[in-house]
Amino acid sequence: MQLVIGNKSYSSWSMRAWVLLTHFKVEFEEVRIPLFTADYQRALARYSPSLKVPALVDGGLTLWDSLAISEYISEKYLQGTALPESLSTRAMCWAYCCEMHSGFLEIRNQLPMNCRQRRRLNIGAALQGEIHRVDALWAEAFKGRASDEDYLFGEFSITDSFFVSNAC
Ligand SMILES: N[C@@H](CCC(=O)N[C@@H](CS)C(=O)NCC(=O)O)C(=O)O
Repeated sequence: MQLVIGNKSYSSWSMRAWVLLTHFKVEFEEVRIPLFTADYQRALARYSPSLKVPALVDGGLTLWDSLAISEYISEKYLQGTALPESLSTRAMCWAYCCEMHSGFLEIRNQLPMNCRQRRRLNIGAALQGEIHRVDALWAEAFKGRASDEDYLFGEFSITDSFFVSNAC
């Protein structure tokens, strides 16, 4: 199985799938394609029909979206254990992941993942609002538990791999 990713310092979308596979020690071959170079789209086209990372190639199956990849890994390789067993907790995880997947546009645009960069920021109201929203989600998940105790919903789940990095 091949996981096609961008640069680990910049591509949080890639890291969702990478963190999940790595956490659960599922064997995979990492194919790294540095993004935004002269011919990265040509290199990506071999693996990803959307020309985005991550992409997963497993035998004859190609998947090109981090949420689909994460669900697939959970079902195919982890007997569904990458999400909590309780339906209501699992449903919360879906809500968290979907909010991260489709939202936080200010964070995505203004605070793109870049593990190598340090910079001063002017945080406007819209960005601040989204930062508060992340805080609120984490506070809700940790309600009644010590915040450094463990993962968002107890055991490590897809939700953690989605929130460990966000933005670009
Ligand atoms: N919905 C996709 C989004 C993936 C995505 O936007 N990936 C960025 C990572 S930086 C990418 O490949 N960008 C390259 C480009 O836009 O050319 C997913 O969840 O996998």
